[in-house]
Formats: sequence, structure tokens, C-alpha cells
Amino acid sequence: MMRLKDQSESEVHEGQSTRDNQTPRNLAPPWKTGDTLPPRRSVRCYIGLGSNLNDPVAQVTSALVRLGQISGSRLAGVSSLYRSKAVGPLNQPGFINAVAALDTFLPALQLLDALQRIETIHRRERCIHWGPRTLDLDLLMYGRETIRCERLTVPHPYLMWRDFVLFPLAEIAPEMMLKNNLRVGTHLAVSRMRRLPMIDAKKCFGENLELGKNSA
Ligand code: ROI
Repeated sequence: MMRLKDQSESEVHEGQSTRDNQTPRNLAPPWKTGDTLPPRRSVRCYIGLGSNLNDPVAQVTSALVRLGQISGSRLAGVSSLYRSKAVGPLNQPGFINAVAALDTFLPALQLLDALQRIETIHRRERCIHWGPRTLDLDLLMYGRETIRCERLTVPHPYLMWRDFVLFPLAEIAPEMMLKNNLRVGTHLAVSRMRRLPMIDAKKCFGENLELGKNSA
């Protein structure tokens, strides 16, 4: 587990990305704002990983390695892996979940493209709603921005309700503020969720994962 410093960004506006409200991007329709120009400094993002098919531990660990290879980005921290019961149809295997911190110069939608490319490499198919999947990568937070567009809602709408996101997030960013003005760690404590079983990260990652390396 790595404790990370939050690199905070600007304030929040409904219906648009909040980065840099001095530029003409604010004049564009909400579904285009904030996603054409790269940020001037890196943005700390949090990405949720989940898998319940085809060796989920291997899926998640290899996805973490790929996250570290996204251009203009640096893998800044990785939680342990957690076992969780599937939310959604119950006749599916349990999940392996984790959360990663990524510092990126990519605009949010370009980062989303990169995440979806990784899902495709992992043969992710979108068949059954809330059904089993080889790999799910959710952009949970993009700095402190609020983004609502056709492809993306950030902060992730279910972030505050899902144990399989909150436990790993609390491990790497316990001080991060949520929409209810509670820190992740506090929110988790007051919501009385039952702890999820963890798998020691080092056992899974071995030498494969190098934190803090910039990708060109
Ligand atoms: N359930 C768990 N436990 N973990 C997930 O990552 C997950 N992802 C999903 C659905 C199918 C909603 N359920 C999940 O997308």
C-alpha cells in the first residue's frame, strides 16, 4: 500500500468539467468542455479495477501494469487486491477489485479512451448489464473535477456506496474528500461496511509493477 498526496484542482460546476475556467472552453456545450486541451499540470486520478472472469487476479494485475504504460501518465499508487461478492445478478462469480492512483496529463476523455483500450485488450465484452466481465476499469475521480457528459460521469456515481471501491480507495487515499464532505476513511467508518478480504499486493505483483515511472 502506498499513501499518496492529493493534488487538488479547481472548484466544481454542474454539467461541465471544472478545469481551467478562464478559457473559452466554458462556452462550449457541457459534453465537450474540459476534454480537448491537456491540463497544464498532472491531475491525480483514481481508477477502479474489477474482474470476475478468466483468472481475475491475473486480469487485474496485468491491467495495473498497463495503466502504468498509458502515455503522459504515471502510476502513483496501487491498493491491495480485494475479494468481493458480485453486485448485480447473483449467479456470477465473486470479483477481484483494486484501485489505482494515476497522475496524468491526459484530458479526461483521452484517459477514458486509454482505459477502454485496455479493457478491449482484456477482451472485455459488454453483453449482460451488470453481468460478469474479464475487466472493468472505472474512472472514479479526475482531480477534483465534476464531469457530466455522454461518456463519463466523474466522480463515479456509485463511488460512495460500493465497498469494493471504498476499501481499496481508503487504503491509498484515506484523506480524500467525498461529495458528502467526509474523508474516504471517515465515510467508510460511519457507513459500517464489513471489511472485505484482502490479498497481499506484493504477492500478486511481484516485480512486475514499477510505481512512479513516467510513460512517454
Ligand atoms: N461487483 C463487484 N463486487 N465488483 C465489481 O467490480 C463489480 N462491477 C460491476 C458490477 C457487475 C456492477 N458488479 C460488481 O460492474
